[in-house]
Amino acid sequence: MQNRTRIDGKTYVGKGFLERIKTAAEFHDANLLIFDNDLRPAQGREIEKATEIKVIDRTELILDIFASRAQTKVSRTQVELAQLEYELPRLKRLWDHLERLGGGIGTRGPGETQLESDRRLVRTRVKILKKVLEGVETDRAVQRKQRGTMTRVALVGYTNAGKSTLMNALADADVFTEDLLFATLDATTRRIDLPGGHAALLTDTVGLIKKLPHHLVVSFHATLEEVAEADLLLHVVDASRPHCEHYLELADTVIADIGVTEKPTRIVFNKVDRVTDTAELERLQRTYPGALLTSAIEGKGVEELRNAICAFVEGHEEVVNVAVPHDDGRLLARLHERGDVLSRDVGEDCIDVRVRVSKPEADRLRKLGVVK
Ligand SMILES: Nc1nc2c(ncn2[C@@H]2O[C@H](COP(=O)(O)OP(=O)(O)OP(=O)(O)O)[C@@H](O)[C@H]2O)c(=O)[nH]1
Ligand SMILES: [Mg+2]
Repeated sequence: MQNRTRIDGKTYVGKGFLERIKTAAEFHDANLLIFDNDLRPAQGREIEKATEIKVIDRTELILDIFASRAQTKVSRTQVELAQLEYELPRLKRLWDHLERLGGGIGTRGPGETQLESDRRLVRTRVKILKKVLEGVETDRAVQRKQRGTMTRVALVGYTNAGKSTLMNALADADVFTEDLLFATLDATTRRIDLPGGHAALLTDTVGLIKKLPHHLVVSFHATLEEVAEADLLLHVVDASRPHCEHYLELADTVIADIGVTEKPTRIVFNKVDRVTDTAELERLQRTYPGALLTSAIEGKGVEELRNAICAFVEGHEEVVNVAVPHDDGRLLARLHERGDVLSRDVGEDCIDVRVRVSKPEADRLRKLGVVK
């Protein structure tokens, strides 16, 4: 780490510090330098020149990890788009740089043509990938519509907190979990059954990280949209990490960054089996009175979590009596599709249907003037 009032335009860090990096790298026999911030392409090159070691920056590292994790066609497309979009301005900068260097006669050499065609290739590919992803988003929107008005719950939180493991515990699902950063790159949704005949849709989402590269936010729009559209967020925190509240705040910042604010949220401190200091657990419970303590691996607290989701769903739903005219098959179909029909009485004027629906759907039905 270096404290500087200004970033060095040429090498990011200062000259003396660069020397120290070089010495340390030699001492440790390092063959790769990773900068925890974004470097301009020219800066990366200058550092490589000075140290004679390959340099990558934070975004490149994250994109690289994402690329190695991407399993499905969708996530591979998302990662490739993010990588290309990260490269495009870098190609451009390289190009501007050469243009300034050359200027005038002799600059229209083969190198320039190469850059231009590179840029065009990247742009064309970006366009194709965006089209593919647009299709995915449309499909997802349709899927979401088909899910009706069931309450949606999303597991969110810093990467490696145990979101997927909790998903598996709650939904009896089989989502890939691993002691890795970004084990999950695709949002998975499962129906979970709750006490009292209730049910909800639970979504597992991609892990968050501080300083999330902007291109990832754009590319992972479909995944992040699940967070935006959820009725309830379960914010999972790895309680076994030192200063775990720090990760809570970091993830909150990222969630706010993607435009999600004031969403009903329950904090879930997970991996409590690894916390040996009971005083620490008591302190967390005191500081965050509504928080739940779980161990997804041992199944501890999972039933309490299920009950908490159930309590939310109950508060989120309403039972209404709807008068359906005999000839209104569409309304009847809608009630079956979006709600849980509890009883049906065929009367003389209409069919009396008692149905459990979400509060927003109840309001919509009231507007239609069919609620008794
Ligand atoms: N000891 C312990 N380990 C856990 C617990 N929950 C999850 N883990 C482990 O923590 C690691 C990460 O779990 P995941 O469920 O993949 O975490 P995630 O939040 O989905 O991670 P990303 O998808 O990368 O964001 C895995 O090795 C899990 O086995 C727990 O309650 N206790
Ligand atoms: Mg996961």
